[in-house]
Amino acid sequence: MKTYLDLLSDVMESGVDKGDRTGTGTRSVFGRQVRYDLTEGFPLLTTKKLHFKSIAIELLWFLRGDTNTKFLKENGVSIWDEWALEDGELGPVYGAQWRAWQGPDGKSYDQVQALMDGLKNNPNSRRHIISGWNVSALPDETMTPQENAAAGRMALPPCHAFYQFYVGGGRLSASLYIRSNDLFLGNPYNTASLGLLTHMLAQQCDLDVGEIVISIGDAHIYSNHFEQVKMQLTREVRSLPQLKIKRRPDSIFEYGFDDFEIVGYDPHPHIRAPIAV
Ligand code: DHF
Ligand code: TMP
Repeated sequence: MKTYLDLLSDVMESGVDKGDRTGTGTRSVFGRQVRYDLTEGFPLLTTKKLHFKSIAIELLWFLRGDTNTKFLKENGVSIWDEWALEDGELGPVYGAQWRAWQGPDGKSYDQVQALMDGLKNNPNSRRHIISGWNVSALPDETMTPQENAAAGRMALPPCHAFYQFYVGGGRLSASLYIRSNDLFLGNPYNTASLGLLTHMLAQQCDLDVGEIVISIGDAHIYSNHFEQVKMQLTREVRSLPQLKIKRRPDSIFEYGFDDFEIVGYDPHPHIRAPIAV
């Protein structure tokens, strides 16, 4: 996956240093796009070992419409703990917006079900979209994530905010806008998660997979990740693994972690880095 390493060196070399909400400091560029052809392999980073289980469980958690870390914890995943209230609540984050967007008409909108219906019944549509950016539920940036969640607002506003899907030539492709992207920790998760979602949707629609395209607004490297990034830039990319989906569940909502298998993943060792809260 040369594109990811290219993006890291681009930011290290041409980015500007600036402060950020977490007080950590970042180097960033604005507006970049990376793409992966899913027919060439599953986009799981090879220059650092990733925990695929965390990525898959988080995606299944979104699809459940869940916004409480309890399900993640039960499955051994702790990636959302720092932003949650003591009872695990994160406010109306991704899952709530994907599965139950509250309309001004008092109705609840299931964007994932609507997406499935659209892909199956009207594949040529240019409106295959899932948006997490619900302005009425955004947090107040002067308050902490926990204070926002306690007030019924999102703990963090969506980073992976706008998904669009495209059917052409018997293939399903996906495009994702990420408004703010932690390139060392968040981006590899976002890329694999979009790849996995695209494979699942394609299977449900009897389509082959195409490409994923990721457009990033503020693309940053935290200052306490610079050493880790430099080490990663010395590593050679390896061939991509394959994703196997072992059965075809009856709906997009019925997948479980055991349905997935990553075959042929041979990454360089994991590199530890502190996450900015
Ligand atoms: N905040 C920041 N500053 N960066 C993020 O990437 C981020 N991502 C969030 C929530 N808030 C965030 C949700 N996604 C990790 C990866 C993704 C993620 C949250 C955390 C993470 O800590 N990854 C480590 C360990 C993973 C594990 O426990 O399995 C890694 O080395 O990849
Ligand atoms: P922000 O809300 O101030 O932009 O902070 C969010 C941080 O989390 C920022 O560093 C981006 C990062 N992030 C990702 O990169 N990907 C994700 O999926 C999530 C949830 C967060």
